[in-house]
Amino acid sequence: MNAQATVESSGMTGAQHIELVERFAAHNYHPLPVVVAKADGVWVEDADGKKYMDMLAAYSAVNFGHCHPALIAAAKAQLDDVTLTSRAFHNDQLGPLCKELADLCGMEAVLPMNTGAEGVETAIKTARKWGYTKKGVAKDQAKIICCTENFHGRTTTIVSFSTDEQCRDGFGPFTPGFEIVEYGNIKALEDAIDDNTVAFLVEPIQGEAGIIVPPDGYLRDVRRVCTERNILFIADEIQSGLGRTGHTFACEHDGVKPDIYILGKALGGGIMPVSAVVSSRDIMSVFTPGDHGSTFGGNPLSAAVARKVVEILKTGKYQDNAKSNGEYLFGKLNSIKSDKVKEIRGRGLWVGIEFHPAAGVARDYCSRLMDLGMLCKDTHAQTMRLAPPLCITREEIDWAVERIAKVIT
Ligand code: IF1
Repeated sequence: MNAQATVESSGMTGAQHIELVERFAAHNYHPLPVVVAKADGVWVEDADGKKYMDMLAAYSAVNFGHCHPALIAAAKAQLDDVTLTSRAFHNDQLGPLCKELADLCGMEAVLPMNTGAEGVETAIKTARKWGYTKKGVAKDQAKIICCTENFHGRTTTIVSFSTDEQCRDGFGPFTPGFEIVEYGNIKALEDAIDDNTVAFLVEPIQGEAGIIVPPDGYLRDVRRVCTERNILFIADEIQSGLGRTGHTFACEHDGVKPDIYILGKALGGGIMPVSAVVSSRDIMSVFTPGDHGSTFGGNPLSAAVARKVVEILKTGKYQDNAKSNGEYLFGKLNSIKSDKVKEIRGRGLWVGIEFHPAAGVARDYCSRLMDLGMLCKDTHAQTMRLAPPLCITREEIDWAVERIAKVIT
């Protein structure tokens, strides 16, 4: 390695860091101009020493707060034992994780992966193979129904069923076997199902679309229809799950359990990429050795962290905080009188603030909030999303709302 190439990052200013990214990184993002160097709980500190409140939590991957002591300790302890074996051998963290995670989900079997997209791809393969081996769908004819405005990741198969032109533009040809129905419209789902349909893949609340909450009872209807028509109800809880909405799973709001949970983001505690498909033994039995895999899926370091996440979730503490402090946050936000705001929506500690087009784009509000020390993110031009770590306190909510009020009134 050329000695010159290893820059001494600790002495660089934020602007110098941004310059490096501009010069050496692909420009596949347009980040806010803040360079995070330290993080703890809901607070981060940039390379120049300025503090910000993180109201995005890495799109709900940091549900338990940055550098949660117990999660960091679990990772540190495992680092001294073994970090990676591949699945060619067993390791002493995966069995306990699968049992503990299956129990949390009220399910029987787990297939561990790494990123959310890998989890979604695994669920797609599970549903297709279930269709061929258990439902009797003709070879290569399996169809999976998805929703308008869906977001399930960035692989070429996943963007094959995206309805967002930018997610697809330039990445064809696309994977066949997917149909789109209107989100929240149960009749559209019923009408789309035919003998080749094997599954319905849905976000219980749509994240990227702008924190779109479906009509009450929609997920109950989805459960009923999938059972009646013998298709798998696959809930993508990668962003909505693990406490964000005030429940362990967003599906609980309608009191339903899917056939397959896809989990990710916060499952890795904001430390490791950990995702998983969780289902019944009957459905998971479609996989036989050699069908599917991943170098890092189920590695002992990730499994050790994810086990601690499951242990934390079993206390219910973060779910309760998301529910009670989410209600508090919504109450405070709804009391702000602003003619710029078209709608405030969401559930638990997950909020979308949609602005009228005449009020300008959400990114401008995010930039002004950054200047006031609060970080959040826009989605699609008009919506600003708030998803703080679930450990946020009422005082911290007051601090955030004071700044939000300042920029939206
Ligand atoms: C980006 C969005 C959020 C997800 C759901 C699967 C995945 C995601 C419901 C894939 C990932 C991330 C990806 C990141 C930004 C962020 C995002 F804006 F893209 F859509 F959160 F809303 N299912 N969402 O939300 O998981 O492979 O990323 O681990 O791609 O820009 P992943």
